[in-house]
Amino acid sequence: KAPAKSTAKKSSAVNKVPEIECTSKQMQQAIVDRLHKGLGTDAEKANNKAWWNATCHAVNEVVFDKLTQTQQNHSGQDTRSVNYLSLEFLMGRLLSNNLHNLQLFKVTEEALKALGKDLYEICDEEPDMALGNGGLGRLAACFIDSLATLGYPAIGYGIHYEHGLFAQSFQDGRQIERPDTWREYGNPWEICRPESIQHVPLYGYVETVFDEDGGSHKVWHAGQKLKGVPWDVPIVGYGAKTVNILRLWESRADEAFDWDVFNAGGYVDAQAEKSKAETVSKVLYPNDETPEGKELRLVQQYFFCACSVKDILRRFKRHNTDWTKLSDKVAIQLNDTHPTIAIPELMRILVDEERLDWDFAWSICQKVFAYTNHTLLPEALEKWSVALFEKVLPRHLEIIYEINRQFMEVVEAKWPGDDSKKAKLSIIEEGDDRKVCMANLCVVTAYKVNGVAAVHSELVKTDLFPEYHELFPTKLVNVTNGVTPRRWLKACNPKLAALYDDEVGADWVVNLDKLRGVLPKAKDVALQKRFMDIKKDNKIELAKIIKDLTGVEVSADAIFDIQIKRLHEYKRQQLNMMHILALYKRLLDNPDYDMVPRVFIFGAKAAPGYHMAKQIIYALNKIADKVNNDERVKGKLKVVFLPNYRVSLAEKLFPAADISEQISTAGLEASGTGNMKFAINGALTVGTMDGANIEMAEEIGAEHMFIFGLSVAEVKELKQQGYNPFDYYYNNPELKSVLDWLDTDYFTPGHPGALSDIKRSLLEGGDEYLCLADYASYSEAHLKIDAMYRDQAVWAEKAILNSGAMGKFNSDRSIEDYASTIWNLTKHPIS
Ligand code: GL2
Repeated sequence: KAPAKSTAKKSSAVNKVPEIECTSKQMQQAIVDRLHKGLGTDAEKANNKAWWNATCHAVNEVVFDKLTQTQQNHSGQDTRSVNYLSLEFLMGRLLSNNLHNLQLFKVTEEALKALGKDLYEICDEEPDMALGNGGLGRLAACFIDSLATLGYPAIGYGIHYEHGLFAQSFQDGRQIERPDTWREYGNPWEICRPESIQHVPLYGYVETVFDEDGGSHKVWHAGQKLKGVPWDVPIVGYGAKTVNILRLWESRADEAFDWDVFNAGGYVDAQAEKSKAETVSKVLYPNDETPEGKELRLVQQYFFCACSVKDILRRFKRHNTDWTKLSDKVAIQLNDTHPTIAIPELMRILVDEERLDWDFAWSICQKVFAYTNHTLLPEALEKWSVALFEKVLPRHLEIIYEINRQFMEVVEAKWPGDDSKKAKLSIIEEGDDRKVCMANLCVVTAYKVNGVAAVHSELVKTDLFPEYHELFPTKLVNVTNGVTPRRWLKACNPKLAALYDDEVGADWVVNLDKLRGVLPKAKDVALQKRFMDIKKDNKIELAKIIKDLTGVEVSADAIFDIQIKRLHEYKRQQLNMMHILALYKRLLDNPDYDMVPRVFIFGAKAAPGYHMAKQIIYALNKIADKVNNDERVKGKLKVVFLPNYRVSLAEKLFPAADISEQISTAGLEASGTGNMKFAINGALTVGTMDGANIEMAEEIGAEHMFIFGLSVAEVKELKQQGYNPFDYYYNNPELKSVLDWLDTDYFTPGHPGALSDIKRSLLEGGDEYLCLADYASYSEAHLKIDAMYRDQAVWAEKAILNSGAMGKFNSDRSIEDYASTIWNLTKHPIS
């Protein structure tokens, strides 16, 4: 059956991309110059870190020039821009990507070779910019790449965390967290902009000041002030027609304020004030999908929103005095609820400082903000205690109250006398500990609210915000996620990229739909051979990395079956684990059990406070120890858990995967983006009908994937009926024996029961994520994988059909969707 036709709109990226003129000789000269004049060293003395630094600085000469041109262009035309506010930007490394986007990769590779250096090794020197947790942060990074590539005026606003996501290692199988020190020795990609510093008030009290005309206004007397120092990271679009910026705010103590403290209380207090101020941008909260209910987190959110809103208004005021124009010039996208506080902050500035009438200010806000929802998990919908708000942001609380008061009148008009509707929709949740519901504030204010995959956006309408949907029928929309093909194919899988250059033309990089050109040739033996040879090469490379990182030897002839993502029970690494245990048991029960050798590869960080997630890591490491050292399995089964999963490691994993594990409980993974990166690189998906898997199945054809498990509707039905995991436990002997195994000390010699709590949560705990219900069908899907892999021609055909059909899942398409349906944005590439 022919794969489904793409429903994706054609990307309107500029197809012909002009080369930047630079010869290898010139690049050599530039790098050597930077070694001498920038770093005060020379080719003899320089280590690889210095070569990396010098190369980055050489590249920056082009980047900054293009940045200046872009800024002059945007400022000269006073362009409308989108301002992407996100607490997370998971950028990874920039050198290789920037070189590809500038189309200087080959030239630089040659230049360094002539200087006796290997560009790939030099790129490996770069620490990851891990200023995010997972999918949400990486999506923001893909989006700013696409915005620049497509020539849209855009700026990313975030926090300049001193420590990004923690570095992970294992000790006796357990996760150990260490601080990530990505910029300990500086970061060549960023520029400090002291000329754009902002000041941020906090705490204190609100005074009502009566005006001469009989009116009044509010004045917020802050109890503390922070200074926000901007660091700009240039974002190079492919072809360098636009270089936008990512502006990251670093917090410092406000000197003027410190001086007062110094005079009043003495040096020690002033110092304490200084270090307290600096803690605001010190760490990224390593909590994925659960809010860290700490004061510091709220301060972090306000700090970066206040700096960003002021910066946006500063830019607006350079060319405008008429506030009605603000919504013509500015769109602010709230990436999840984390930046919601930008809404009352803009209201505060417009009403209290600019002295605009409330209704006018509110009408502006409602035209400026749009909000993306990234999850339905109830624990991830941020709610802040009113008491905390009152302490940290007293004026904002008043503003939120007034927004809510007026909104409750709208609800009353729609559902007269219905208090339950009011309770549900109110921005303030009543109770002993009253809360501010940030998602409600977003939906009430934003002119558009989007989910991140079709099924997710439907669930946002039907399950999460049904009443809001009734009230605002055109507000809730969908924009399916995508990933940048520059990083996730061209840069990370150069051999496959070269194959596509030959097969469909090099402009697939800016028009991923072009990969469809290989679909009719999926049965072509020569193409299959080239495709599979590339996969094998990538697996051999990954095998070396696995050996380096874990000491485990794996064969590139085995099926590489990979699950890489944050560790969370809803993502069900434990389901994968149960199946591994079943295979192990089958091999022990029957040493001749016929299976294609399989290497199960994991990469995942667990939030430090998430006990069960850490237990699953521990269990997988313990199982890996046992399996990998058990000669009885005859090398047919290997399990590896790679430490410190991050963007740069992901770049080595996606190209080497045969199987992509996307096995969340249906209805819980909003979209997923790893699923897309795997498929683009030719892996076959074993997955549930969840998130973007569903749309992938539409594009690829479900028959070319290994779909298993309960659907969203079936999950709901089963839960409604009353789900009992023991039914499955007692009815499936293999499942029972696997779970019982966890109670023994087989994997943790001398410590029986060390893994029992995983079993307990799956049985007595009620198995919230339905692992047992989906187990049999998951196990069956794996038998199909095993059978299919034996026919390499069929496998190759499927791999090509998967990769070639992924055009829709490119972040250029996502951005075009945002630009047309939400932002109303026009392209302004530099000529
Ligand atoms: C997430 C979702 O869980 C994930 O499914 C989605 O792909 C990304 C990007 O939209 O957003 N939500 C979230 O809070 N994190 C995600 O990865 N951390």
